[in-house]
Amino acid sequence: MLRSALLNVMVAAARKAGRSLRRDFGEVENLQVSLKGPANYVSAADRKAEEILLGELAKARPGYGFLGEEGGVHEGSDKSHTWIVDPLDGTTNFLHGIPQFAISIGLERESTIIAAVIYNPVTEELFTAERGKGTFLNDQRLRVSARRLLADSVIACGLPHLGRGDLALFRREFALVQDKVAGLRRFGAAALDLAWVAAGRFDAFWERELQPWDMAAGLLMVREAGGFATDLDGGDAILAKRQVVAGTEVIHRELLGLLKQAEKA
Ligand code: 2AM
Ligand code: CA
Repeated sequence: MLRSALLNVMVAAARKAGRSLRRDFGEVENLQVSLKGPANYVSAADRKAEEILLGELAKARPGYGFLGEEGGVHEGSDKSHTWIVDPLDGTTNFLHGIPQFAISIGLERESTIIAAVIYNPVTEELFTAERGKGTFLNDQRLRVSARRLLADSVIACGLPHLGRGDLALFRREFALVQDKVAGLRRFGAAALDLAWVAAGRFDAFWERELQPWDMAAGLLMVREAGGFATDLDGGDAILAKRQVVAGTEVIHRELLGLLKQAEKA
């Protein structure tokens, strides 16, 4: 597939960081039995991956700003471009030897995400998107699902993280949605959840208390695959409110309605 120079830069960075994560993931299983557990090891693995990404992206596009989960904010001389990077989305999965995690890279220009890469280095599924040019899985153009009935839909969600979030609200949401759909899923890596909506595997996804780097790349992928993504009020403040509902046009609307109902209940 012919990719733009920009996507080539992002893909090369993701693959290089992916090799590092894949090597470290191979060691995690052995560490499960050690006294301290693998937690420290994993935070070293994602710091290493972020350093690789920062190095590669800065080499190719010096001056762009950088917002990464591990390293925080680096202001660039070019104020209009910022990389929004999660070197390891799905940390808990990684820690437990579950191969559902990814590197996520979004490029923001003047508050709009214009390019995105999400890469699972274990399955080697590579999702890419560029504004106006569609979303791809490896070489294949993606389209959100064509399902129109909640009753046929598989919907992914995120549970409130340990000690955070409104568990009672989530349980009301869960109960309302569970009652109406073919299946509910919880995979634990928001970037991949969004990429999987773009791929038509999930008909919709919602989660609260997310960070910009969990969502930036995936949002562009959903929209470029013909889907809809909003905050839980149906507005555009996804990154500011740190919450997202994404899906096909119909299922996104239906799910928003159910979530509103849960909020009022
Ligand atoms: P992470 O694996 O990079 O932390 C799981 O519900 C999703 O929420 C993952 O994408 C996870 O990203 C993200 N997340 C964001 N903030 C989190 C937190 N404080 N604790 C756990 N997961 C968090
Ligand atoms: Ca994340």
